[in-house]
Amino acid sequence: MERIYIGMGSNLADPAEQLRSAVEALGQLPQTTLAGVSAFYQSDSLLPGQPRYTNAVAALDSSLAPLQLLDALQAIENDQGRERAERWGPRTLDLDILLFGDRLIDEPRLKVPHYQIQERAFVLYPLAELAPADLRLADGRCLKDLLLACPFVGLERLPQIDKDPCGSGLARDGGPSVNIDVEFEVAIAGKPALTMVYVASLICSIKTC
Ligand code: A4P
Ligand code: MG
Repeated sequence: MERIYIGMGSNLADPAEQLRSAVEALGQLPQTTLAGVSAFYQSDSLLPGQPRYTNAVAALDSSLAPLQLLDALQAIENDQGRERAERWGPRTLDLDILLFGDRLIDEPRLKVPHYQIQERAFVLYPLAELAPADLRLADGRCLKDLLLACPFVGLERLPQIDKDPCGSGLARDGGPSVNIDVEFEVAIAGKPALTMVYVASLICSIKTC
C-alpha cells in the first residue's frame, strides 16, 4: 500500500457535485482505500475567460501500480463527461496524481510529482489539510517550503455542508491536524493577513471534529 494524493478540479456542470461524485468513485477503486478528502476551494481559472474552478485533494491508500491508477482516474473522468478539446480547456472533472508514495515517475504518460504543484495554491492548501507538514516530496522538496512560497491568495475555502462534522462527509485523516497548525504558524510569520484568515477557519473546523 502506498499513500497517494489526487488533485481534483472542475469548472463545468455543477463543479462541487462533480467533485463529490469523483470522491465516491475513488472510494470504489479496487485495491484502494479512501483515506481522506480536503475541503473544497474555489479560485479563478489560470486561463482567463473560463468559469471559476472548484478544487480539492483526496488521499488514497492503494496497491495499484501508477499507470493502473492513471487509467482508472481517466475512466472516472470519462464517466463524468470529460472532453479533451483543448489543453487546459474547461472540464467537468480533472484528476491529477500529485504524489505517489515516495516515487519519482517520469514516463511519457505520467509525471509525478505533478509538474505544477509548486505554483498552485488550489493544490497545496488542500493537500496541507491531509498531509503532514514535514512531508518531503520524492524530489526532496518539503511541503512546508512550497506553502511558504505560494501565498493563500485568490482562494476561497468553501463552507462544508456535511452529513458528519469531520470533513467532506468521509473519513478524514486525524493525525496531520496538529501538524497543520504548526505549518501555518510558520506561514503566519511570512504572510500575516491572508494566511491568518485561513488559519482561523482551519483551526475552527478541526476543533469541531
Ligand atoms: N499526465 C502526466 N502526468 C500526470 C499526472 N501526474 N496526473 C498526463 C494525471 N495525468 C498526468 O492531462 C494530459 C495528460 O497528462 C494525460 O493524458 C496524462 O497522461 P489532461 O487531464 O488530459 O489535460 P489537462 O488537464 O488539460 O492538462 P494538464 O497539463 O494536466 O492541465 P492541468 O495541470 O490539469 O491544468 N485553474 C484553477 N483555478 N484550477 C484548476 O484545477 N486546472 C487547469 C488545467 C488550468 N487552470 C486551473 C485548473
Ligand atoms: Mg489533468
